[in-house]
Order: sequence, then structure tokens, then C-alpha cells
Amino acid sequence: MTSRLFRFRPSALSRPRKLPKISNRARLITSGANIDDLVEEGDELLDISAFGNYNLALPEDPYREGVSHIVPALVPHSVERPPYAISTSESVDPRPNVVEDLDMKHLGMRHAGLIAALALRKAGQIIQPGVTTKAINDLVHDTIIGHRAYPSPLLYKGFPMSCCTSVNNVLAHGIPDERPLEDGDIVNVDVTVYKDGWHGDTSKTFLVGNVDQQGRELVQATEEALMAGIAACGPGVPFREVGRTIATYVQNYAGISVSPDFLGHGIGRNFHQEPWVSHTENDSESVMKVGDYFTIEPVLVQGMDTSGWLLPDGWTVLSETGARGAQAEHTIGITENGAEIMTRPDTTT
Ligand SMILES: [Co+2]
Repeated sequence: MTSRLFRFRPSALSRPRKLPKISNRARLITSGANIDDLVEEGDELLDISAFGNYNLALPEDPYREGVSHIVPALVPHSVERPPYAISTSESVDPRPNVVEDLDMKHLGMRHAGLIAALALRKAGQIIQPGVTTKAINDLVHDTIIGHRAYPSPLLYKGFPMSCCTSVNNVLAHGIPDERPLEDGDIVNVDVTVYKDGWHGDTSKTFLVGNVDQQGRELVQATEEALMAGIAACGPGVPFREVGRTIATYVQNYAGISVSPDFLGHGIGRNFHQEPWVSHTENDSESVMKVGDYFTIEPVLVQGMDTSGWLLPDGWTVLSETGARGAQAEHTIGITENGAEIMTRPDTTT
């Protein structure tokens, strides 16, 4: 692999949740380049050797503002769209204020969740060095459309693709592009499906070829943290138990932290809604009840600093340190018996 030194211009980037007003570049320094010749005022050299053996995923140079240059994939007219993806003035929820039958809601959520899980599993089956994240996106898109369902991220707040793909130091919300996956990468694929008025949301971080031990441990810790968080759920349980459980669990891993910046969310007729589910220690008072549907989706980051940069595309969040991040997500339904994973890829109950 190439040098572990990267030139980065943090002054050109903003922190997530602050207004992005940036147009500048971060550039990969390949081995053999004379760094002194390339560094300009305001640059920082990012040394990621402590985090393992991988390359930073960096955007094309020069950066582009926004995503208007990306052409969204087409969705057949026969597929029902969520209100935000309908470009007419009639883009209101076709089912306002109806009292939901809980059994029907559960079936609807399971159906959406199942399609999402199947699309995610298919994506995992093609992941290997040389495959682009755009190819992953296209497979996810076609799989969802094939089930006469809609890929929820597409046109959500202007997002131009049908899933998110986040490679290595991209913590979340990466936009699929033409970068081929490299041997040693880790890549999160985040799939959400809208079917018959319900959303199902799931993600997983995949290993690409031979991933170093630190990367494998990060991905494993993330999967385990998600499952620990789910195991804590059930009717009558305070939502803060999810964060407490995950934070405690991750303490088993030296040198890995949980990001406080990415939250699980209520889900159902809407892609994102209350309650917001923290994956770190918190003092939320709200309590889970039967019929609640929400995601758990911890982002774990190498090192103790989880802060990030938002790219000028308005979506991609990079770790500030260059460390890798991994994420795993399921949609959970609270039932009389506990918590059910709605985004399991199997059809058994
Ligand atoms: Co989600």
C-alpha cells in the first residue's frame, strides 16, 4: 500500500451540523512524493499509521459543492413513492392521521424490512476489490425496484443515490461513486426500503479482501455493540438503556469509541422521526412500548476522538483524524415478547 501520510486541509472543511461553506481539497500523498513541496499553509499532515493499514477514502479533487451533478436513478411509475420523492404539489402523506392497526403495521414493517435485508445481503455478495460503490448502489436499486419497492434514500432531502456507502474513514452518509474498492477496505452499505407506505432501514459494514486486524476488530465490535443494544430492548425499557449498554460494551475494546453524533431514529410511515436513540450514555426519560419501531445504528470509530468533517457535498462525514469508522443497523419493533428485528434477511419468526 501507499504511504500512511496524507495531506489534509481542515481549514477548508466544516464540522457536521454546521453550515458547510467550503470548496477545497484534501489530497492523497503517494509514497515517493516530496511532502514539503506539496504542503501549503493551513494544511495538516494526517498520520494514520496508528490506525492500521488502509488508504483514506477522499473525494475527487477539486471538491464539488452539493450533489446536483449526480443523476438520480429512475424508478418505474408503478412503484409507490414516499411523499418527499413526489415532485408535484400533492406531495402529502396519502394516509394522514389514520389509526394504525398494530398487526397490519407489524406486517408492513416486516415486509419493508425483509426487502431491505435482502438487498443488503445481495450487496454483500458482490463486494470485493475492484467493485465500485456505484455498482453496489445499482444492485441495491435494482433489487428494491424488483420487489416493487422504493429505495428510501433516493431524493430524500436531495440525496442523489439509492443507498449510502461509507468506506474506511467515511463515518457515514457516503455517496456511491466510481472509486473501486481496494483490498483492505471496509465499507458500510446502508439500505432503506419504502414498501406499501412503510420504511425499513438496515446497514452493515463489509470487509473487502484482506482487512488488517484492527479493521476486523472494529467491524466485529460494531456488530456486537448493535446486538447488545438490541438485546437491551423491550416493552417498558427506557431508551437510555440502549446507549448505556452499547457504551459499556464498547469499553471491552481498547482504542475504539462510539460516536455520539449519529442517532437511531423512530421509523414507520416516516423515514426518520422521534424517538431519537442515542448510542452513548444519556438521560432520556422516554420508555419503549409495544408498537414502537426504531433503529439502532451505532457508529464505532478507532481512537478516542470521534469528531468529523462534513464534505462540501453536504452529506459525506469523514473522521477528523483519518481513523476508520464502522456502522451496523437494524430496524427494531417492540412487541409483547420483547424486541423483534424487522430487518432480518430470513423469513422465520
Ligand atoms: Co437509519
